[in-house]
Amino acid sequence: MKELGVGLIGHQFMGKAHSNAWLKAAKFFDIPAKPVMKVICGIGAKEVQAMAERWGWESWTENYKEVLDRDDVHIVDVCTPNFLHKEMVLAAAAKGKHVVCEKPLGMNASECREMWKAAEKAKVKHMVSHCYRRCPAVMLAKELIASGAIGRIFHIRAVYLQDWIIDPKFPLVWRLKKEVSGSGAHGDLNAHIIDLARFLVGEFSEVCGMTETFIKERPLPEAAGGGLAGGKKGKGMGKVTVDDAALFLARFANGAIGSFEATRFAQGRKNCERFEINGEKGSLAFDFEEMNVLWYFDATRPKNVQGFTKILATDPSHSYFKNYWPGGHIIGYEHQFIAGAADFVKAIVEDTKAWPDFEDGYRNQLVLDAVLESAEKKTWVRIPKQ
Ligand code: SOE
Repeated sequence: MKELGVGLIGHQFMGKAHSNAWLKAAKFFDIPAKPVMKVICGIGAKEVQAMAERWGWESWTENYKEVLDRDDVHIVDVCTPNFLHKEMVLAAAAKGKHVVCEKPLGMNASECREMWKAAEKAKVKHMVSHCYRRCPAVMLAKELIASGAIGRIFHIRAVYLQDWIIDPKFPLVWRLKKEVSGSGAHGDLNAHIIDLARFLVGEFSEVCGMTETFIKERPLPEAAGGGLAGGKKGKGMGKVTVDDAALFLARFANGAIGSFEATRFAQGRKNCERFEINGEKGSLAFDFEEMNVLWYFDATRPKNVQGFTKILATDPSHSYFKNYWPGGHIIGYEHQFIAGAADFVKAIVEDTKAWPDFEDGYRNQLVLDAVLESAEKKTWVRIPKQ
């Protein structure tokens, strides 16, 4: 079987999710090449070595350039904090590597455009890791919309709610620093629901947003970086330079309208990504905390039997599901990444377009940037078409 060597940069939360994906892709999916986990890269020799041993990476390094220099690495997967994405993606594409990059693709739209154009010029496959598209229930929503089941779309109402930084003593981790992450809940969480809206409803045409930072200063962490668990506090305080919450209204090119809310201050909401889409013939509703379910209201049914139907999207007929378990044996967060890795390998070998690609990452970032501009100017902002 043909083999494709993978080099992964990043060894924290996403590094783990992607390690698992490369490890399992050829086990769950019949794909035309086997991803071989050649090298993992990260900062902190002890941790990176341990990660390599635990997940089965053949080798490890602290220098990402060593990953790119290797002839046996064909795919470079970037899972670092956001400010490093551009440099690494451009360098990988220049070396002719196919590239996967975590979201948000860059720090702003001009960075993303440069990354997209560079990958196209290098003729490499590129994918931005918006994992939630590959949830079978979300794919079912996509198929129902495409088949005309809910007709013309009027509304999308989407939220992404978390609560992990409400404690003012939670340290100033990298996700709370603008120069490292670009933005806060906005780029981290709105990026996902913007992606789902583009996937399911269509292109945005204009937005009007607001942001808030509830806790303006936090204890500095003991070491740079820091994950969702926060880690140990160091000495002194530092300024939070990103939003804690970002909300916006939107119009779409096809006439639909939407509302979006991302926050890390919704007490009790851990990873609550929800959307509801209302069309002339029906509605669809999804909640990631029950990710195997899609709710479908069919307004064409006789009135006396109408009601939201709970569809368990775990039948072999649902996208991706037959690759996992017999119907009804539910799947989780990690399966979306496995499907993404499998599709990416297929796109490389069969020379088809990977999705969502860097153009999607760019168009997503245009919306993210426009919301921040709108919040600053307190006005509606149009999304550029180019
Ligand atoms: C943390 O807020 C986070 O891990 C995001 O970075 C992910 O993209 C999201 O899937 C879950 O929450």
